[in-house]
Amino acid sequence: MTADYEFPYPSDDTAARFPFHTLDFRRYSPTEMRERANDFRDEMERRRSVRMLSDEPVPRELIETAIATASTAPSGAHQQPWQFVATDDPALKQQIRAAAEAEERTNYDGRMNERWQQELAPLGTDWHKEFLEIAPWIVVLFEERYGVRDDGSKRTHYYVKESCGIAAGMFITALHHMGLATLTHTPSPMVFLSKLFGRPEHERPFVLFPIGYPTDGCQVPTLQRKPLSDVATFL
Ligand code: IYR
Repeated sequence: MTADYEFPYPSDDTAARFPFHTLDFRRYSPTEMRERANDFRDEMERRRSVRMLSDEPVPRELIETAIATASTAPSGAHQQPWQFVATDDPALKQQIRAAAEAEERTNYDGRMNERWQQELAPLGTDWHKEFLEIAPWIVVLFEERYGVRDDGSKRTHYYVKESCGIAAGMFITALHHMGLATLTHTPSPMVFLSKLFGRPEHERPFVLFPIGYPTDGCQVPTLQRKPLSDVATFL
């Protein structure tokens, strides 16, 4: 798109600014807006965290597109402080499963306090994480705690958690929209992922996503989402 500068841009000091152009923004009629809003809410209402994933292959292109979509997320100072690391390598997935299960076993054996375990009990989860090996893809979103310039110096990153949280939300939305299922999995602690993936010091695992199709007859807990009145306050 060609630059199309309008008042008040550019200022006298343009040296450090991005060029600006006219926003490609689509307006819809009130009817269309309501329809789009309701359709999208209904679609997202069907999204569930899926632990029963099949081994049916998923084309790499879809994973790439989901990452590209997530990477449109807003970020502090537009630094995009994230790295999505994807694998479909069976040996690596097996290692991830083994390491995650070792940590989770310790969690369920007492590292999570009793109150926490009570809160989790209705979900029926335990330390077994076979989906990490079965799912065709595992993507780990690493947060970049700081940037590294070409000369090796550190560049401060801003709002890293917020930026990565938004990117993670957009990632699962993209996957759901294209007809794939995932789980926001945070085997804790997650440092083993840095080692297994050989990631540099400035990256820290943020969330792991096993990705695939749900198994035939996949079961999910029957849970209720809070009604609007419980999650929205209008003043
Ligand atoms: N990370 C563990 C435990 C767990 C914790 C929460 I909070 C959940 O919502 C679900 C699971 C596990 O993956 O089993």
